[in-house]
Amino acid sequence: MQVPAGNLLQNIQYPSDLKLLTEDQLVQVCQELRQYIIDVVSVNGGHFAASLGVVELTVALQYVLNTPYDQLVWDVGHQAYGHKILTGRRDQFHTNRLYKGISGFPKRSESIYDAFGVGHSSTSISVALGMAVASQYKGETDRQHVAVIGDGAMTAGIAFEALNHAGIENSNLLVILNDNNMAIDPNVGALKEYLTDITTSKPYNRFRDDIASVLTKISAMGPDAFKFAKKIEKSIKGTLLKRSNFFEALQFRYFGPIDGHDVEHLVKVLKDLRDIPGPKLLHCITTKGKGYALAEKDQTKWHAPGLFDKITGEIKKTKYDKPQPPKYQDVFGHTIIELAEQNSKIMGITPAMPSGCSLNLMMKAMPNRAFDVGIAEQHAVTFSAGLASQGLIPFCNIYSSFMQRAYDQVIHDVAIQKLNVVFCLDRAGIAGADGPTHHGAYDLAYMRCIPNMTVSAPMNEEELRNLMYTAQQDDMGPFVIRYPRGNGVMVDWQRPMKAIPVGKGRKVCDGEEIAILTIGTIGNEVVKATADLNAEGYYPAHYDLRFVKPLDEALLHDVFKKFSKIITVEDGCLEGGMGSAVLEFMADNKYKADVTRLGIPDHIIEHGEQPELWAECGYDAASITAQVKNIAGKRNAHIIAS
Ligand SMILES: Cc1ncc(C[n+]2csc(CCOP(=O)(O)OP(=O)(O)O)c2C)c(N)n1
Repeated sequence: MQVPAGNLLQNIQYPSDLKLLTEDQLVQVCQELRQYIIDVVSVNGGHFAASLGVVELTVALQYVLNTPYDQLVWDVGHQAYGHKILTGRRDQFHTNRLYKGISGFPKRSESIYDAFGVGHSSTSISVALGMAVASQYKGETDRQHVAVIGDGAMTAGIAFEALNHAGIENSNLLVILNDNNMAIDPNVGALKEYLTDITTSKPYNRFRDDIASVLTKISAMGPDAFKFAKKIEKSIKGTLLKRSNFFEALQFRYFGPIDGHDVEHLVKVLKDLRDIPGPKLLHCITTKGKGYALAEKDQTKWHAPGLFDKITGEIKKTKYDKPQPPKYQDVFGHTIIELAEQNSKIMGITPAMPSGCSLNLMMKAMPNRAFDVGIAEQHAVTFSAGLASQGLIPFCNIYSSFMQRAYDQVIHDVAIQKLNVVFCLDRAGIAGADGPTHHGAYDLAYMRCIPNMTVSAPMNEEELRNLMYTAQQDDMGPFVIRYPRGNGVMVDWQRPMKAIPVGKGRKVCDGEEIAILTIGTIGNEVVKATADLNAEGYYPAHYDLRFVKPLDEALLHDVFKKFSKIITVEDGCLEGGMGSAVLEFMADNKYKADVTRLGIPDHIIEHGEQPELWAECGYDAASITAQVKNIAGKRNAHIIAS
């Protein structure tokens, strides 16, 4: 739904239009931009509080920089709605994150103003540094390179690696630290404490304020006195910060902290910084959710609230008469507590997604046994390995696509040493509106090639609980359990748990002509398809493999002996996934069969609702039904012809 823009905003299509305004009109532009984001996101959904927090920064940056020649890199990109609206996409913004609509993140193929594609956090400093070094090499000395990174994203290893490198490059790089003290949940770690310290009470700040008041007094005495005092400030600041400022120690010039909501001051500071060469960091203090009171108050809830009534703030939830199946993340969250109550070795680890994966429940119930380690997937895995090396059983919960960050740690620190780490991969398979950066497409393929790994996926809530129960037993070695975003299929899911023999699949239903093999919750699409097919006289058998490693070879021997038409279905990439494993088994055992593999094809799948994307990839219930009919039909035609 299109919504009207305010008086100034309606005349801004591109940054060139913004630049026609006077500096004192920018406050109104910010108000209108903020209102526009509220109006559209309330009826359309998406990330919310982060974009509200950077409205002034966005306006000031587009006002001062010469984008797209100057390169502006947003970290994560969930806060870039204002950027999109000011850079030619206001009219499409109502399609944000919808199937075939614009992406919820900056994307190079979408706009020349999106300097770099993002979605995963903490890449911006490396990227902007690479751009700055490229410009230097090409002799483009007038070009600006700006990374806007949140204090949450700053906790990741790659951000530190980039700062470390940038400090010696002397290229034209400005890092803007958007410090709102929050990640999705409250930010964690020593860096956060440090930032709070310099923002509030440490000597640098006292010095800054003292000097500011002295300067004001001296400046009243005349321009020469003012100049003299400024000179002293500069030299004292240099000495003081060298000793006490983390960023200056890394050879950045540190500026701030400044109020990130004062757009006119931001414009002034950004203009000044434009002329200062070398690596610089501007520390901006902002409020996540700024301008929408409820979001300022409960910033985690309003990170991505879904649809809401912008007047009352009521978040719209579908109301049901009957109890509904839970989210898989909540099954994990409750079950880990249940298991940990019985098994004192269990620990819980999340890299910055406590609410997203529901480990927040355990963090509350057992604070000494559950850890949010910051946006630090690599560390989360190796920290878990350390715990496991001491006989504990860590459940390391990482979204499937973010686990890609920690692949070496999985192999080097866990698998080679056969440590008991349970990897719970949430948001596995097609993730939905967040799109390609967030689809958990590759985990089955990248995990099943690692020796010592057990790789499993439950078809429903009960199976998830049983797999978690199985994995926490002693000497299980590294154990992957992957499950999707969204709700399960069982209302009475809190059943007693029991161990599942590792590598054992199960028959969901008997059948004839065709066998369908599935892994994980996508098996429920086959259950739907089978119901329709049965009504039309087709009776495929359905097997849920449960494990892609080790494979249930006994089950597969039975299947290949009985069926010559086989369909594999997985909510994961076709290359190297479960279907590939079945083909390997077939080749190794010299079976011959007509195998059709359904899954995520070898190209990037964009954003949309999960069912829309399953349909696009050809493995929703309707597509499976069509496949079965097609394959069975072909066979009948063949029999008739012969
Ligand atoms: C590698 C990776 N891990 C986790 C996430 C999920 N995530 C998205 S935004 C976010 C918080 C970012 O915090 P911050 O950088 O401070 O930005 P803010 O939302 O506070 O503006 C997290 C953890 C991600 N995008 N990428």
